[in-house]
Amino acid sequence: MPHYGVFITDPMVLGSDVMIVLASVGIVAALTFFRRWGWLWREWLTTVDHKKIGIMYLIAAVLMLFRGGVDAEMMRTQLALPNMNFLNAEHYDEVFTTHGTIMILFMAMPFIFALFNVVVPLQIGARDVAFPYLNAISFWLFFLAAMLLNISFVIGGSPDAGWTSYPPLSGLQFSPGPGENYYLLSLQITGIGSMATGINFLITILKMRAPGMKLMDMPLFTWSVLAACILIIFAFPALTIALALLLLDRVLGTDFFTMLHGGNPMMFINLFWIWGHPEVYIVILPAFGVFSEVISTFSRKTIFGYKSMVFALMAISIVGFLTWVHHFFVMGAGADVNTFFAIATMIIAIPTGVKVFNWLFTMYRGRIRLTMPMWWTLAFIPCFAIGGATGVMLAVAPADYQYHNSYFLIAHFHQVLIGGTVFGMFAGMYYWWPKMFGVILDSKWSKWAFWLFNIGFYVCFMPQYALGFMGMTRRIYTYSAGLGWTAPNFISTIGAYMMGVGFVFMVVDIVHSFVKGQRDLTGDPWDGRTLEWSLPSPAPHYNFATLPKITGRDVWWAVKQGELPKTDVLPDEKRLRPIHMPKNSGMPVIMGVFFFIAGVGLVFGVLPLDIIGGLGVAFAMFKRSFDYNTDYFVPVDEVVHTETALGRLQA
Ligand code: HEM
Ligand SMILES: [Cu+2]
Repeated sequence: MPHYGVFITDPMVLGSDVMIVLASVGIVAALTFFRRWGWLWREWLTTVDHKKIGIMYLIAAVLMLFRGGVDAEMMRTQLALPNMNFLNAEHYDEVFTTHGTIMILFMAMPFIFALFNVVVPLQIGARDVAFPYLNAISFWLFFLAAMLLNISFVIGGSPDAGWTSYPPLSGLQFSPGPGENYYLLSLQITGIGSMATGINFLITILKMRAPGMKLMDMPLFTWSVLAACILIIFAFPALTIALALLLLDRVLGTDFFTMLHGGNPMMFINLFWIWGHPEVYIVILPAFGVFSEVISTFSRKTIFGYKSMVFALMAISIVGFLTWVHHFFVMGAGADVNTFFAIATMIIAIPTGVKVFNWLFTMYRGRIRLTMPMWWTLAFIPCFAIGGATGVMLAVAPADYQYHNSYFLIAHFHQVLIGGTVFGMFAGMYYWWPKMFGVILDSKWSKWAFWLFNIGFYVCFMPQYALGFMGMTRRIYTYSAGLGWTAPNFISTIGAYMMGVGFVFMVVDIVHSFVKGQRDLTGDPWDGRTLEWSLPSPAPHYNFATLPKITGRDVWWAVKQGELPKTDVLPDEKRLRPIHMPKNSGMPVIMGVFFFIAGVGLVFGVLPLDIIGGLGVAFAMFKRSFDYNTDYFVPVDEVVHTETALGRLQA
């Protein structure tokens, strides 16, 4: 069975081995040929600049979207027709497990973190995040955890107990071999990084705002990040505990989640969803923040109902913690418990509805500009409305006895995850692309990508609601002819391919933007309202030469209307002082590598690797605590030079 030592026995695995080796050799050769190693190390791998860290998160998220997407296409290919022989049952299990895990933890999470990093300090008028060094550690933990999960396909066997990894299936008895260990360790490592990011951005938002910026002056994207950080801080510890106890069950033979010696698998399921449900809000709330910015900018209006938007974000983040049991209505908790959680789940529809109506009212009578970020936002509204409605259907506990684990559920959560999070992240990517790279991402390729992705979405997922009613369950690798499932499945697969082509067009669009894209020389290509648009694109490494003075919401807009003096926001010669900045450091990436080594050791039970990894991490922390040379000042001359070259200094 493909668990141990499958390097060369399985053609699919062998193929990937060869591809990976070739790609790696290619990258190493290119870097050497163009003499780029020093540059890569100095400018990127050791950076503590939040803008560069954001770009690295973005690149990783798009790569993982590709990996997760290939998994999806493989599954849809296998299910296109009855009795297909493309993937066998075992492969299919591995593929849906890695697909789900990668999409939630290694695609959606880094995508939102990319926007946290790129946008939040610029929006609140800060020069950096609260803990820049920790920020770099978070990135490298995420990145090496993603690598750890990805090598599972080629070395030792993939996890195959689903992204929820419920025991007893994920226990040693039914999942021997290293596959499940990969899952447990990679999630644990990236989870530490996410937890640190949550703390880092919470403190950044609370403590680093420009002088005068009250909480109620903050842009809504920043508010959405604040709400998501609170969720991260309360939810991730539950995941940490669940994973750690399951790992102990597997490697040390404890019985937390076995029926022996008083253990109970239901404990894992509760812990998992106490994290898992808030997790879906962690990845959706920042998307809500993006939509608020985009709609307001491209309707040329201030957002309708600002305070109710803030209230709705906070309400969702609190009630989101009271709904986790809707993931296992059928597991016999009883009618009272199910009723409570059904009602709590349905209540979320109220603040969500408030937000949707506020977006619609903002657009009403606005002067709407149909740019790419706006297209993705407009596509989100109907998609999320349908997904929300089917969510409320699932929340009806007695009805869920029918829908549970059916294709109806699959259609529902893809509708909210794709129509909400993914569309939101695309909207944010297109919106802030000029700020990141100084070029505008908007060509005919963007439109092709948009329409293929959107039409493909409905073609792919609408038939799945029907399949759910027709009795098709999730996580099955094949079905027989004559059940009436063939046509909807075939149509669904066509839709999945359309989305795949849409993704390819998006990549073409990105490449095209760098080669031929329109440069943004103004720093404010969309005529924006918030502070990030007062900076040049891309922003200088210290962001703000002089910290802006904040006297209300949308001050940049007010400055442009002539209602406030320019020097409130633009660099003011009289207020220039040396700027305190953190120094780059190689330690975060080194620490990440040692975490990775320890992870591999634990996956395969190789004690020396555990020791090397553990000592390496400890040594890195020790070394850093005696490093007193971690920061420097950018001299006024240099700031004057940079800002004058950009033509921005106000006397
Ligand atoms: C906000 C974005 C949302 C995301 C990302 C999301 C995601 C998910 C996911 C991944 C599952 C699958 C669990 C599994 O693997 O078994 C799920 C199930 C469920 N979702 Fe959502 N969901 C969202 C919104 C909603 C809303 C708005 C509602 C209800 C108002 C809802 C109600 C449910 C229920 C009741 C289940 C359990 C279904 C069952 O086990 O049969 N969800 N959701
Ligand atoms: Cu949930």
